[in-house]
Amino acid sequence: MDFSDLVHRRQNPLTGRWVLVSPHRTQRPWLGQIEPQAAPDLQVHDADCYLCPGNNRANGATNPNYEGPWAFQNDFPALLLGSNADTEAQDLFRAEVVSGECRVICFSPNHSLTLPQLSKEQVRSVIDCWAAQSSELGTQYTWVQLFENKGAAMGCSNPHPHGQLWASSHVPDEPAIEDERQRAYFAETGHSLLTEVAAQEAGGPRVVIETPDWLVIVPWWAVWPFETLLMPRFSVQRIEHLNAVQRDGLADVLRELTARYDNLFGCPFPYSMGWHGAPYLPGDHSHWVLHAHFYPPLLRSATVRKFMVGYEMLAEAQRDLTPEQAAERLRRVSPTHYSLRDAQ
Ligand code: H2U
Ligand code: ZN
Repeated sequence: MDFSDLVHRRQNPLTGRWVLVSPHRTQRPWLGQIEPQAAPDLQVHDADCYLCPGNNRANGATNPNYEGPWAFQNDFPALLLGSNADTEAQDLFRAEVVSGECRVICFSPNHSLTLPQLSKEQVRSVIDCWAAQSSELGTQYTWVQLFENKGAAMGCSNPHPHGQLWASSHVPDEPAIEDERQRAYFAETGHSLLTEVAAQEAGGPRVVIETPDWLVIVPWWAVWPFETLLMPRFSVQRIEHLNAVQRDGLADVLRELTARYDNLFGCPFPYSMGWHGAPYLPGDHSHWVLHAHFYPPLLRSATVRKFMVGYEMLAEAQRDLTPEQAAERLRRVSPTHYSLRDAQ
């Protein structure tokens, strides 16, 4: 069935949620200009940045002169160490005490760069840092959420390349739903849900990047205009289980995907991205497939973003551009970041 000119809903098998797709609203011609903007004039070291090497942070601590990725305890953590999990069950007003910790991960000492501008080796070292942090905190917590907020549109005020990690004694809502749905699919079919998705999507219209080991798609159920899902094409449950070859391949894919994003509107493309791997709970996790979600808010240009308001807050998510159209646009732009093209 061709859904490209039918109003329809699509379901996300990872969460069970639906998205309303209204393709007829995009049939007007494309008017947006795709002009690279001048790169923001950032210095390699900014004396006022709380993440640059050697600088002081808000609480007075001094950053070391780090040379590669560097993780430190967030000075304003949302989760606190040491509280004992305790559930207060009172019918409608349930609560539970949680404990955890939050860290900030600087990707590079260079204040002026973003992921697609780092070398392959530097992105590989970010992957190694993510893996080491997950594996360390996974011995103490049931969930370790690695993520990056990029750009002011996503609430990130500091351009210094960095991400965060929140580890908690509880499995939060999104991964808990994904765990439940993947477990149910595995029990029913004997296959892991995302392995099946990857197998069926390879070579198809929603593919953005395809390598022997990795697949990036605009998922069938994407809610954000240029949302993507990054998945392995082999069986792996957690980021720390990736071997050296798989990590090198992932570094290439991360650089290419973030370069394609920036090339789309000729601007540093804002997004929230993060990793989902098997929770650190006892038992079998064969139903899990490690993956990353990229949720970028931009819709039509560097300045026109999608808002999740009105119908979406009150009814369900909605999009105009189909995931197939979004994937085509991401495939059409150069895989090399606009700031690196002249240098070649
Ligand atoms: P963003 O990824 O949203 O930019 O957040 C940066 C984090 O850095 C934020 O969680 C922390 C904030 O609490 N931070 C410090 O830990 N120390 C500082 O001196 C300033 C900001
Ligand atoms: Zn900085």
